[in-house]
Amino acid sequence: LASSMTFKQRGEAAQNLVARRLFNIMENKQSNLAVSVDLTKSADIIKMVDQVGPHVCVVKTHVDIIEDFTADFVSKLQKLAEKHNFLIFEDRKYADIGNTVCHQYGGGIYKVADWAHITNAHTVPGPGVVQEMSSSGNLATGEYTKETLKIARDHSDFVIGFICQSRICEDPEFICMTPGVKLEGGGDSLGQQYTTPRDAVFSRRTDLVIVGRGITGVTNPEAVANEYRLAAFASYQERISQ
Ligand code: S5P
Repeated sequence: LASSMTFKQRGEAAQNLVARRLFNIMENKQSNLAVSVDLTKSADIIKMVDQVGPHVCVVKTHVDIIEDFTADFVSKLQKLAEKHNFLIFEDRKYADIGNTVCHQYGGGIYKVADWAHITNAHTVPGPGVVQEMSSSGNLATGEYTKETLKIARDHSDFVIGFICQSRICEDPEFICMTPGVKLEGGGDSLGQQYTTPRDAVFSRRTDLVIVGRGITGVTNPEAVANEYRLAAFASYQERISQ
């Protein structure tokens, strides 16, 4: 069962090279923390990523919210990914027909396919990647989750995991990633609901926590990123030693 295996064992079980690499980083850096750097100026993002880089396995971006996006931003981000050994996840949530998604993923201004190790898609249009939402009243439940899992298994050469609020399968190679995480719980004024790292990784048995404002909104992001890393990794260790 995935939830009782080590990241190392799961990396060995995975066929997908990106999944193997991610499990490897998680094991070596003792980090199942992704930071979502949802800032709107390139320089602020680069500065934040350099600060939190030592503590994360993944840096998640939303490049379409950046006001001054350039190719130089991408090359700086890639250098930091090498320096700190993390993967870049562009949280684009593709949701259109294949032909349009091909253009959106490979072309346009952002050329996401050139630099993002990981991206994601809703499964509403059919086979693709997967999305289950943390916002209240979201519709990604029941049959949607089942169909999504089927799509992932049918395309496991391309799919490395899911965005989900609790573990949706025990397949060792799929990584369950949970957004909507804050040490103090709570929510925001637009429907976001927060769970704690321990609740996500120990109680709901997911693998990796995605933290945005809990880290990017504090005055000492590096120290706080380390706190989240320790909390999420300890919850993983507690889970596998059960
Ligand atoms: O269901 C979801 C899926 C995602 S990817 N709920 C989410 O909040 N996210 C993303 O995680 C969201 O787009 C944002 O980038 C991040 C959460 O940010 P925070 O500041 O609320 O921690």
